Amino acid sequence: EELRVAVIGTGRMGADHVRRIQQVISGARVTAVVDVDAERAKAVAAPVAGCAAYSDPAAAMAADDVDAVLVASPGPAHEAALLTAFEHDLPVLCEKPLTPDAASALRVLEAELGLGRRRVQVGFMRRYDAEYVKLKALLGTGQLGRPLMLHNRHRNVASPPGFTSAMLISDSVAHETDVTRWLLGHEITAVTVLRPRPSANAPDGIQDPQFVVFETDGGAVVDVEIFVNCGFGYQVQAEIVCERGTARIGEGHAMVTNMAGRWGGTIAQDFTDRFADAYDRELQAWVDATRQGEVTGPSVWDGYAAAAVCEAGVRALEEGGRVEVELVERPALYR
Ligand code: NAD
Ligand code: ISE
Repeated sequence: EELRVAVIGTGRMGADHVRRIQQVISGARVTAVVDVDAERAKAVAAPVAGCAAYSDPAAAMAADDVDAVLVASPGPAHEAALLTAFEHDLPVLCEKPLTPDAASALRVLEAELGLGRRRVQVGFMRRYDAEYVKLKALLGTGQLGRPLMLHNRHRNVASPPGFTSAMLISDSVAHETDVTRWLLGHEITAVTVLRPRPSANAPDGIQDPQFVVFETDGGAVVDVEIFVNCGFGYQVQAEIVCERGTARIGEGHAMVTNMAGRWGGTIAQDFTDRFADAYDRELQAWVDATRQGEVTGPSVWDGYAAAAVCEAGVRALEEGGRVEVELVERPALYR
């Protein structure tokens, strides 16, 4: 039986996920799309056979022909969508961030604990990117020895309208919080944010770039350059430094050309390009697990930990200095 999916939020990510479910992956189809902008929902539903358009998420989740939910509305709307999905006992793929802050993430965690089983895969798609998967596998072999440092670069061409200084952390560095925890298997215990001179290309008043430092409970130090108006391309790079060696990913050297006395290649321009394969694998993994009655991938605990780290990061940005991350004890469900 094909999984019948409701996609909530039909903006950039939601519409792309509808395309992905209909045209790229197998085992699922979209039977409902929801957007508070009813016209947008209708436009996305129109070309999809048997897909209804809704403007109220709860109405879509109550429909008979919906087995699972993909939440792709903005972060502040995720908590309500998740709690409603739990009421209907629907499995969920929730785009990052799980929720925008630790308190709301904790409410979701407690609600899922109340169900007694995992229902949510969080959309940290980098865990499905071929290069990150390779890096994780290499670390797992132990050949490099223990990880000591992780350097990350995260660059976007330009920030979308309404993007704030805090969102460089809560929206963008959110990915590095997850990558750090997943690659190292450590929790992040403290965050410090340095503020380089803002680029003249950043919108007025936006602190861009930022240099973020994490400390971990395994004794590693992690840095993240986040630069969301770099102008030249979309780059996500990581270099791990271990006791016996280092490994680097995200250089984008899939093809190098030599021509007219120069060598080079192209740089992806946005995440839909750089992480296209990762999103495909992420969704296929969700559909496959869901059809088996299982939930795999990044959990609500991972979403909560990311939210807590980002909250500490935003405080470090705003107040200066080093801010410690406070986490509740990890429940057995997520061990
Ligand atoms: P967007 O603004 O393009 O689209 C959001 C859509 O949701 C809009 O159409 C809006 O009208 C609709 N909406 C707003 N409130 C709603 C509600 N309560 N119920 C239903 N629909 C509602 O945003 P986007 O860039 O598509 O981002 C959506 C989500 O995807 C966010 O959580 C974002 O962080 C995440 N995202 C993830 C990645 C990634 O790399 N994994 C990349 C971009 C965005
Ligand atoms: C966006 O929301 C994403 O999730 C992208 O992966 C990230 O690169 C970008 O900075 C965020 O705004």
